[in-house]
Amino acid sequence: MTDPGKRKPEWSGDSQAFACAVMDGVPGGHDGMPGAQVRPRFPRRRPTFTEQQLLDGVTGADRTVLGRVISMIESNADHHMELAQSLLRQLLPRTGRAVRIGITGVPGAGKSTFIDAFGTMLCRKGHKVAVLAVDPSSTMTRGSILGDKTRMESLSREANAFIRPSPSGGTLGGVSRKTRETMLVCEAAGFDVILVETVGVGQSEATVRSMTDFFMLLTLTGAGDDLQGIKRGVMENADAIVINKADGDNRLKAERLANEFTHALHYLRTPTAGWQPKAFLTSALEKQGLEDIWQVILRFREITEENGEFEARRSRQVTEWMMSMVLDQVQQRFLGLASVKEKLPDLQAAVTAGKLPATAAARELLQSANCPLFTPKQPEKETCHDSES
Ligand SMILES: Nc1nc2c(ncn2[C@@H]2O[C@H](COP(=O)(O)OP(=O)(O)OP(=O)(O)O)[C@@H](O)[C@H]2O)c(=O)[nH]1
Ligand SMILES: [Mg+2]
Repeated sequence: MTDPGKRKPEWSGDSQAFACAVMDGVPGGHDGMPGAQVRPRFPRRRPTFTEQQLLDGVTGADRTVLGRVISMIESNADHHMELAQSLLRQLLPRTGRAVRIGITGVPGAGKSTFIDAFGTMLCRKGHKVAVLAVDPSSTMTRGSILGDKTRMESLSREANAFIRPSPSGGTLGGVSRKTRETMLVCEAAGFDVILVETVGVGQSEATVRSMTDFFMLLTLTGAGDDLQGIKRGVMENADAIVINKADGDNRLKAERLANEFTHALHYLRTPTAGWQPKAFLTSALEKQGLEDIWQVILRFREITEENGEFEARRSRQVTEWMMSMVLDQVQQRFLGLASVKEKLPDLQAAVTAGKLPATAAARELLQSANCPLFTPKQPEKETCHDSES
């Protein structure tokens, strides 16, 4: 490397065919060069808040603080969890005033488009709308929901709307806890309508049903998603069935399907005492039928508040949630025990091979935990407690 104008990398040897020349760097311009100066870095500092500031921020609907508190709820770090729980405890008296609406439906039914149009309509009526999601499949990618945020274009421009993607919590239980707690924080921040979207698959539907007051199934004509295509369990959980995309050539077919649904719903168990679910038509794209759905929800709230089902459902939901967290923990700890991990594969093999009855295997597994919690209780000996005379 002699001629500074034609310098070649050393590995190019004597060949003249090398097309590139290595330029001189700017002295001190970057590290690794002689005379380089390490430029001071100015890390972007996130302001730190005291617990009181966080509380005031949430109750004052400060979006930065709201986002920060939700991130704490979503964090798996112990110190975040503790602070989040302390905040939730203090915010609890301000929660519960919103109407919680769950929305499910097969991919492509138009959930995001519906939420965008419906939420925008509600914001313009003066409501504060929070949109949350339960999508355990977004654990890795934060998948479709990020796309949703950009798809909910009109709603994301509303000052009274707050859209939060599904937390990436690992298990459905984790995602569900985070969404429930986020819902409470949003309520404390004054959001009075909470829309929770779920992907229309598996257990996430039941999870969203168990955290909302009103649960609706969005469906459409054709694509095999007619009466026969819908699982009975999903229909039995719905307070309303909304046939979306009832526009253009599809309108007539949608009307026919709505009649079929309303008829069929009469023969099914209703999910909410005192409420008869029906089918409705909307076009989220053309913003048709949205006001009717809102009126149905208001009527639902009125009826269920009057007959006590609104409060009763919420009490059931919160106690079931508590118990499910306890059971989750017990299950995790049990399955995490070294002795259980060791025994489980052999026992599973023996059961599937038909060599051991499942009950005996279960008992053996429980006993292997060597913990009084999991071993069958010995019958108590009857004792007589004489009162002191
Ligand atoms: N014609 C018509 N098209 C609609 C309507 N609502 C939604 N669409 C279209 O249907 C497609 C899917 O809508 P999305 O809102 O993304 O559906 P989604 O249920 O959220 O879908 P996933 O998030 O993938 O589960 C989009 O191309 C929408 O433009 C409607 O009322 N009428
Ligand atoms: Mg969507």
